[in-house]
Amino acid sequence: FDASKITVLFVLGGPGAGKGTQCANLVKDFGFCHLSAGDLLRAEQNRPGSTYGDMIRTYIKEGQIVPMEVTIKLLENAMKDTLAEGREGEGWADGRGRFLIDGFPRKMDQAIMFDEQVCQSSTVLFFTTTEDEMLKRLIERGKTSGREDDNEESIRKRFRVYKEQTMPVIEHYNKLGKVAEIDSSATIEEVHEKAKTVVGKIFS
Ligand code: UP5
Ligand code: MG
Repeated sequence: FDASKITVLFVLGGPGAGKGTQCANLVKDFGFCHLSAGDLLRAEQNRPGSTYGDMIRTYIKEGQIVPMEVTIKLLENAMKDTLAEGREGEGWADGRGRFLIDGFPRKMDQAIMFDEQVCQSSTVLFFTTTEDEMLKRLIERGKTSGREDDNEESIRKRFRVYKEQTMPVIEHYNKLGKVAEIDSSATIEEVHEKAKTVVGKIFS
């Protein structure tokens, strides 16, 4: 991708921190194309004829990170599709592509490969709250989400993988001065206001 034509923000934070919820709000404010790596993997898992379906299902249930080649390909394809369609306000604004990449990169190998081969992010939005709060939110969502990883056993595994594999990614970007940490313990609207201020500065 031509770095002068796109802006990419990574959105990270623990399972249930509110990444997807806040991305949906930021789409309305700034016309981003929102790409959730988890959503793309779940769609691929359910796509008839996919050779990766069973593999993805197993990784997600165990809270493990799907091999990066699969996820990066899905993200790249989705970005290309958005740029090809080129509708203002749906991933385009002021003649540039705008992407929120949610729940990625969550392991160092993915971060390095994406930065080298796809493009560099300008900022990492990092949503933080306590593990108790995240657990509470996910158990509640699990009553209706149908997600195979919204049960306590899978959630505990996701927390462990997050600490062991994703925290180093956040530390890496923090050293590069790219991380904007946003406390997501407050109400959805209060967190949204904070996120909007941070992102507003990028586009001002
Ligand atoms: N909620 C949100 N904000 C709230 C607030 N401020 N106050 C009260 N409630 C709030 O929110 C979760 C729930 O909390 C919702 O019910 C919401 O209403 C409520 P949500 O916005 O969905 O949180 P989010 O951070 O997006 O949580 P999610 O469960 O999506 O996070 P994960 O990071 O665990 O899930 P993801 O879909 O990104 O990944 C799932 C799996 O896919 C991974 O475990 C992994 O196995 C795989 N994966 C890869 O292998 N590679 C990748 O690159 C990405 C994913
Ligand atoms: Mg999500």
